[in-house]
Amino acid sequence: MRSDFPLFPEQASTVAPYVDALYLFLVGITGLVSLLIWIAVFYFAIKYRRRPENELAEEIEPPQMLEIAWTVIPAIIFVGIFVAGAWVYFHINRVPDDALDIYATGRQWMWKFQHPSGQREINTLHVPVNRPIRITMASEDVIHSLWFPVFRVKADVLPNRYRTMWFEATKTGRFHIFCAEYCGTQHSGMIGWVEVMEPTAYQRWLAGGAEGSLASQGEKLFQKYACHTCHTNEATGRGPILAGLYGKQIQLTNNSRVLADDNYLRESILNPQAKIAAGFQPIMPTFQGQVNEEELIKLLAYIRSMPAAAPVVAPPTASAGPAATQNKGTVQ
Ligand code: HEC
Ligand SMILES: [Cu+2]
Repeated sequence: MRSDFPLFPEQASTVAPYVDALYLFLVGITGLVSLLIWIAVFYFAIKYRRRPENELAEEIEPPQMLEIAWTVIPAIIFVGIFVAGAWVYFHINRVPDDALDIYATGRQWMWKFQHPSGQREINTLHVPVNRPIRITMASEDVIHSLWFPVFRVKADVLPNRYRTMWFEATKTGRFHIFCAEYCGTQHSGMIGWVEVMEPTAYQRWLAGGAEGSLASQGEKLFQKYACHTCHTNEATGRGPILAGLYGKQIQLTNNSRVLADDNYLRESILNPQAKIAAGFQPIMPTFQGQVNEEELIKLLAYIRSMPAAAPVVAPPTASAGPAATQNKGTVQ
């Protein structure tokens, strides 16, 4: 099936068949309507061509049934397109709970990927097959767009905030990654490969790294940047206790509340004055320009790994395989 220049990329994810079905249906229906219009144009052009000067046109009322049909049938088709489109859209947007986390950083002109276990790679991404993968993405400079044609997913990668997307690969193999947003002179060279592996092979590949998990690397940075001098585990510390913070509602000094998600933590570190936690002074220095994107991901992994109580680990689902059990413990 696969040639070096395929007309249509392979379908290698769970959403790909739905995206393709919707796309082909739209192409089919618009093609059919265009064809009908062309036929009508030629038919009427010939039928009603210019006749002798004195011929009078006669008025024809179209039958009512015909009028009803050409109103109701397109209406049904349009609503169908809307429902199918919305369904696929929600499917692509709702990340399954048991997704494996991977972080992507775009920069001119390369893709950097980080795995929770600490592995890092450039322009190549290793993922297990048949397992939902959530990618959390940010850019170090301009807007990029991470595109996996065979998975039929693509999302803009923005500077200054995180975005996520997910996919579940259904085929092992090596597939293209592209940048789909023009990002400078070497945009066309911002390409890479995704290696979809059997779960056991993925585990073996993961075991190859020596730097320690993202969370443990983040703990080192937490010391290095002296975060721990203010963020202690006691209520008397100069900064809030960060353990158990992730996923909570935070009370701010201006009486509003905010959810402590990845974007909130990111802002708290890069621009601490933006939102001040209630009961604290705005004394936290900014780490903008000191902490780079990759370090930020490690710090977040560390903060997320500090649970106040015992961590609640969701039982791996039947389809998740050994990759699930082994990775759940590392970071979450
Ligand atoms: C000089 C003391 C100080 C240092 C150093 C410091 N922080 Fe803070 N941090 C604070 C204070 C005070 C607040 C609460 C006020 C605010 O929201 O800015 C805070 C808030 C935060 C929050 C938001 C917490 C919440 O409850 O809303 C996070 C996350 C955070 N800091 C992470 C870090 C990290 C990571 C570092 C190291 C890179 C760090 N801080 C270094 C004092 C500090
Ligand atoms: Cu790019």
